[in-house]
Amino acid sequence: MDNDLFGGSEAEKPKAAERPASARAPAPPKAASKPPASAGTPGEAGYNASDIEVLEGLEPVRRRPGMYIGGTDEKALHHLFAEVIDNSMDEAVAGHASFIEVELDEGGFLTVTDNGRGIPVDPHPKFPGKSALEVIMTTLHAGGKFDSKVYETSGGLHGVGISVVNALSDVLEVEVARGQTLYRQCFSRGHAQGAIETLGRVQNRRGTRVRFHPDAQIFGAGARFDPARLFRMSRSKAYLFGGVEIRWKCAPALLEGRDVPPEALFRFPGGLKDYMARDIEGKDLVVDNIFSGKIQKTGGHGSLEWAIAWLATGEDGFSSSYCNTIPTPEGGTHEQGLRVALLRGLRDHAERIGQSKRMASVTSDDVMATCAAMLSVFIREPEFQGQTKDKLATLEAARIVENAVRDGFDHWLAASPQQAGRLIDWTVDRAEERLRRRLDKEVSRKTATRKLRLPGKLADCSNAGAAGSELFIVEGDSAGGSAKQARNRANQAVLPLRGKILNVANATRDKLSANQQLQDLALALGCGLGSHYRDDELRYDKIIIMTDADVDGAHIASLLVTFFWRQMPKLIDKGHLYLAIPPLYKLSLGGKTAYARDDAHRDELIASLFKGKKPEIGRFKGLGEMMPAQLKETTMDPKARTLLKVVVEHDAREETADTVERLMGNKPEARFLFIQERAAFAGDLVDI
Ligand code: 0RA
Repeated sequence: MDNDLFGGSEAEKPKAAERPASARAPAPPKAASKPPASAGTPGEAGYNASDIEVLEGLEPVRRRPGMYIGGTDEKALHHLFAEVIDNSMDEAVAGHASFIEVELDEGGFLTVTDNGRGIPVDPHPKFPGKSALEVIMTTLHAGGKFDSKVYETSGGLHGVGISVVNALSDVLEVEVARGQTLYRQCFSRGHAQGAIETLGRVQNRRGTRVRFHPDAQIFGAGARFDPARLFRMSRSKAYLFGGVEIRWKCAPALLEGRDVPPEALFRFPGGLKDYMARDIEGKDLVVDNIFSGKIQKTGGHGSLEWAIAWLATGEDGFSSSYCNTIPTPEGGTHEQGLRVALLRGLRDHAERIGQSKRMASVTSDDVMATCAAMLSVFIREPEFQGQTKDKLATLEAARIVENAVRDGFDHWLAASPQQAGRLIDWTVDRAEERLRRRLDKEVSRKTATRKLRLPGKLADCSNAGAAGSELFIVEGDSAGGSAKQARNRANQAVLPLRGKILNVANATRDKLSANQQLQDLALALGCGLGSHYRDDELRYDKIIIMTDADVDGAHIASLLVTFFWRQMPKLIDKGHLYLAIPPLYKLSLGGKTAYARDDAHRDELIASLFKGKKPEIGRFKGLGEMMPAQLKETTMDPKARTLLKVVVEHDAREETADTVERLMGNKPEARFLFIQERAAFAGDLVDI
């Protein structure tokens, strides 16, 4: 960070006069730590009033706390603690502090004490009359780690700064023991309550103590720290940095009924390995040993530690990663390095023992699938990204982690061929399982999208499979309405088509694919057209063309049959296509009712059923005129209806093709000839 409160990094910044004009725009809240650019020569406190407001004010934090701590809920409240302890952890990691004390008292005050160098208290050169401590506490992003030369490693860079905690506390007191002197300054809601005081001389004490109370105006009157959560957070810090001792204290009154001790001491020289061992206690592992390691670099930069176990109980794995003891739940470059190291290490080992083929489809997801992994890195000036700044972005971290873990992993695998073999078997199983799952998913997705893409006019049946289901293609919306009421919802679907459909025999492909009626039909069928036809994708067993018993109906039926013949001949071959035979006449006499398909049938019924007496004869003008119950009992109910199956005999294929071309094709003279040849039968036609 290029804050120059201590004058340390001024030389690295461009001179004010050279900065582009755009840099003079008022800074957004988050950028407020940038030195103001509008006035003054470098190194001089030449700020104008508006700059000071931007630079100094913590009002933006109180106005929009969510922007700084992600909200005002429980999580955000505990973020305040994280911010404070992270500052102390920085001192510890940098080797300046050896212990940190965390204490929650009955009044909800939280105190964090360390034995580090202490926040500087001398007068600040750029803010006459103010101590450095006051500037740090009341200035956005001047939370401490502004000068990388001061800190070896720093998580605080990531943090929003201790000033944010100050802004959101109704009471905050800082005590600093530095140079054998004890100082104190008090704040409320981001404002100093007076100048820094000197309390007196101290002998064996140095460091910083921050005591604060979250502001109820921000977090609500009922907001309280959760002792269990603070306990866990404190403990994990000690696991993450073996070189620190954390002392935990909590007012017993807050602990009733809770499984949290009032006092505890955390020191874990065994670090992450111990943490992992405790975490996975009692769980089945693929290999008994935890794979762990630790690299310690002088000065901290590049140090890292990891602990990995593979869970065998079919549980999902987890990875917790950290940078400078700060959790990085979104992962980032360090986790990436770990994944690469594990995958490549395992692959190379498989190759060495002649099993590389089996490992070919294994990905790092398979290796990590049931893996419990903890990774902690320490780097100077880490960069974070993502909305919540929870993801490590420093590229160098990937390389550092990959190299170190890879080295350790190679040794670990080579040291125990048996466990290496088990791990390879395990990950290969995971890869196979993943591939199986993907296949299943694809299948169900296909079904889902097909359902989604069904035409709106289709009243589909509720049965899932094609077996036993029927699609009625009906003529017109009114017939469609009757058919929908008459059907058996479970296995009968209805698709109404409006008017004459396109004659596919003399239409171009373009015209065909632009035709909405046929598009709808193809979608409903689900089986694809032409060479794309797949019988096993057909969504129905029987496709039933149900048109009025008149010339128009016959015409529509022949257009449809032509469509199927030309576009889906297999659908006909497999015996899926039928014609419904709705009645043309209703005959009734003395409570007796019968329906007749055509004139011949009518006459036959009069002779047989009505014994030659004259029944009342009604003629249906169309399906839409029939009552749903009538339609059901005459045409749709499998128990009563008659269906005509459309069949093309194998020997008759050519002749059929010929006839269809003549009757439906684009040569009117051929059609004319056909009609002429059959002029003798024209009487029948006229009668209908
Ligand atoms: C700024 C500069 C220095 C230390 C700190 C801040 C500091 C902040 C906190 C917050 C909690 N505990 C802390 N301890 C130290 C370095 C001062 C120097 O060089 O002596």
